[in-house]
Amino acid sequence: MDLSEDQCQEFEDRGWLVVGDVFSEKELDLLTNAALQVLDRPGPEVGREADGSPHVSWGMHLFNEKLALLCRHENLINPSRSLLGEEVYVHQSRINMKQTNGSIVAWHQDFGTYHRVDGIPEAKGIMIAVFLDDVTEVNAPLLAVPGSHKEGLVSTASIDPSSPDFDQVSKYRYDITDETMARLVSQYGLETITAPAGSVLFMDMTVVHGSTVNISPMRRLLLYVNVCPISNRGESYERPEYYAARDFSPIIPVGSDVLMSAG
Ligand SMILES: O=C(O)CCC(=O)C(=O)O
Repeated sequence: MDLSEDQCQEFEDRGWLVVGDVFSEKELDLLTNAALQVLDRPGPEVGREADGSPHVSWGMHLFNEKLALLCRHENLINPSRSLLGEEVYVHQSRINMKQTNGSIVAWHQDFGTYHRVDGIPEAKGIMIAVFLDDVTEVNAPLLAVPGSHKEGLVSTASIDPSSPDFDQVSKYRYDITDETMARLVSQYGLETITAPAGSVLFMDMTVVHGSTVNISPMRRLLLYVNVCPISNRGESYERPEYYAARDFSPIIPVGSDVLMSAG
């Protein structure tokens, strides 16, 4: 899959781009089954809601072969290489399941943690999201500040130890203050990112984003693959590998039929 000049320009101007119809229904079924299996793992790589149900799982590519293939899929990797102008490695992957009455995700930049905790030097990288469910205005879509990537790292952000999901989920997330959010939103606006299942979002990893509670009965399951240029690798190993890469070798993309053809 190649991006057009207009798509690249949209990514540069707004900070993200959504491409529809990337994965078929059969591929979505297969990825959904794989994601649900990984979310069922008992390990520390799974973050939970207050009632114990799984909400997020980091490092999905380390625990499931199909999800590992997804992280090398040419429809994710080739556009990322074009947008970044370099070969890429996967810094982090994760599954995020927003179920009814589950957690919020407070305002943050993925780069905020990758820089401060994992030692990634430059604000260069892409958060890719594969939509396994339809995401509409009603099932807690991602909310994002268009153009906020132009600010680079937002300095007024901190970890909130009183966050209800601190131990399992938010202990590494640098939440952006209400004052900074008010300034950013008055300057740039705020948008929802909605798209049908099978779509893929490419977002600059400095875009400020978050999501509210999902009070709808509709599940919202997304797979995230965060890639960085190979020249921009993490220099601190404070967190386990399921949060932050140890393998910085360039991803060699696999063909678009790989999910259906692999055993
Ligand atoms: O899927 C979401 O609502 C946000 C997930 C996210 O931003 C994160 O896990 O860092």
